[in-house]
Amino acid sequence: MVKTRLCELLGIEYPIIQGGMAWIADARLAAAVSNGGGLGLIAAMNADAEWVRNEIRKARELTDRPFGVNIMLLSPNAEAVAKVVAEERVKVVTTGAGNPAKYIRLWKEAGITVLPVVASAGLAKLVERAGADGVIAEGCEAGGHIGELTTMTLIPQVCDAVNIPVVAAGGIADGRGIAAALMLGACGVQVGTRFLVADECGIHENYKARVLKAKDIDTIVTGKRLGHPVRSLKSPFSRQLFSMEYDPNYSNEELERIASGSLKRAVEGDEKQGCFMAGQSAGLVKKAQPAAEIIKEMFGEAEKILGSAGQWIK
Ligand code: TUI
Repeated sequence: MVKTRLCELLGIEYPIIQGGMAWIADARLAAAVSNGGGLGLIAAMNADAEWVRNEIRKARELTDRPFGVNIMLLSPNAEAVAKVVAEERVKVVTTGAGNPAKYIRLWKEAGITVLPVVASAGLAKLVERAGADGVIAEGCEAGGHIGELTTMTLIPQVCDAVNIPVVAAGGIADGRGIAAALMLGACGVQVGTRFLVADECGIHENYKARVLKAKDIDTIVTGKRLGHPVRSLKSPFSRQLFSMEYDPNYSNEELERIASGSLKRAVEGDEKQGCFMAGQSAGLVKKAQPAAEIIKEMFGEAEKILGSAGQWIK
């Protein structure tokens, strides 16, 4: 068995967290991952606070195990959702796309374990000082909103910068990724892209089919000009968005308008106007499976690799 301090910190069997994917990670997926021995997350994305409360209560019906909520800090509802998770005393809160320092005290007072997603050692240090229990260091191989550094370079630098546990994210979709993350100093992994094709993931079949057929070079980063780079699968829509960013005839407002709502459209299966967010690991995702099977398979592979690593020491 692969056991790390993350298992104790979160009360889970396998040191894996499911990514808090906006419009995708709901109570059903979160409960399936938690029932499979990992930590499931509900993504609060741009939803209002009462939707999040309802989803938390649904997840409690579906699992007795710990689960968490991811708060996307760019959301206009972030503050209201921050209060609801404290009221509901969820086990874990993760945050993305910003600095959550101002909420950490409220969450700690509610007994919540706080794991901000960071894309730099600087933010990792800042949230450690503000009282975070650990950080999820996410490299730019990840899908959705991303930072600049790769997982390979980010994880050891964040590990050197802080004393709290570090979870690796970005580019991890099999046991090799888990083994590598542990070697870099992480005590667990966060996985998004592979769970897109979990049986319990409710996205449209068109989205799942695109992930399953993606190759290594099939993602693209748009939104750089707008200051929020987003990785998604290449499609006529994402390529058009990409080229418009290099065209000065389009204003930032126009770009924002075209991009806005495009992830939700992808989740609903819109092949023309959808932005199918996924990480570079999409090329490693080969089959649809129950979430619990994904977790078991990944850790079975990791255990084998880690167990035989001594062969390289002569
Ligand atoms: O947040 C994510 N991934 C996301 S959020 C999202 S919804 C969205 N859609 C369109 C545009 C923007 C967002 C889809 N995918 N991952 C965690 C993550 N956080 N990646 C990078 C960061 C990050 C970046 C900068 C965290 C903190 C940060 O610091 C900025 C600051 O304020 O210090």
